[in-house]
Amino acid sequence: MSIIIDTLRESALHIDSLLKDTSTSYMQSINVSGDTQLEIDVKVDTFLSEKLLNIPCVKAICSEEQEEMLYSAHTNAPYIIAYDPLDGSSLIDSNLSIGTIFGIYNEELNAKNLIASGYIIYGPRLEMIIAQEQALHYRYNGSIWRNLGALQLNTKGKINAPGGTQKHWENKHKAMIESLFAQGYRLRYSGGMVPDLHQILVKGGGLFSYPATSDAPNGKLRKLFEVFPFAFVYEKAGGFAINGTQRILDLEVAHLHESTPCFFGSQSEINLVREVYE
Ligand code: AFP
Repeated sequence: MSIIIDTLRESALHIDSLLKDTSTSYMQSINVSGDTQLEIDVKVDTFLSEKLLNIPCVKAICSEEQEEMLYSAHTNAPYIIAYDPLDGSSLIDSNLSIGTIFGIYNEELNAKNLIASGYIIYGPRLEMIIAQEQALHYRYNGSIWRNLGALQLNTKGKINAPGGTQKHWENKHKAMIESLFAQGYRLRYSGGMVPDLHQILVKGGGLFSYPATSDAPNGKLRKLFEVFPFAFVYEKAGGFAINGTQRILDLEVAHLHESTPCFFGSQSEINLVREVYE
């Protein structure tokens, strides 16, 4: 496992430098989720897939940018890595933070088999969260990765990060979001899952929601590449992740690119979501 984490740490430095100097123009291609691909999406995906497939304990990988799972030459190896190479890449032109999300699965691609997860965040600082027993927070200082300690959510926060197009929200969802603002929660939403969820973690609590909407009944965010890895991080930080009624890490996966509505937060906010959605 440590060789996977070391490879991701080294890759973070390379991707961070690519971001400074690669075109963000659109290509002709779209990925399997229907997003138009940027040149940088493809470049980072190619780089990461080559690195990860070379690791002796990795049996297979699957990327948000690719339709099928890719198998390595190590057929008896235990681990499968699912990753989103560059989540939020449409924000690069606005120079907002973006990230790489990863989940490490033992033998099968199933939430119950997730044994570690995390993300890299490319912002004014280069940071990485690695969740195993705890959600550990690392920052690169120009020569080494410093361990800043474990992230821990309070039972109640102050941030409200509501995703999705408002005109497509259900009325009960709209009412819930408004009730949080009425209680004094503040809007903090960049449109990048990594910085938006990271902000709630480092500020100690709040709610990030990406609900079912009339144009996307299963939400937008993908289980294997985005939602399961973040659910694992949030639970290790003392938080919660549900789809409205069920714990995210109890959900099954029907296909590689399946999406789900999702709510991440601290105890108080997730209790509210349960009241509204149950
Ligand atoms: P891009 O990778 O196309 O920028 O999408 C980012 C993302 O998948 C995720 O990072 C955000 O949380 C979510 O989309 C934002 O979606 P909305 O703009 O619909 O709120």
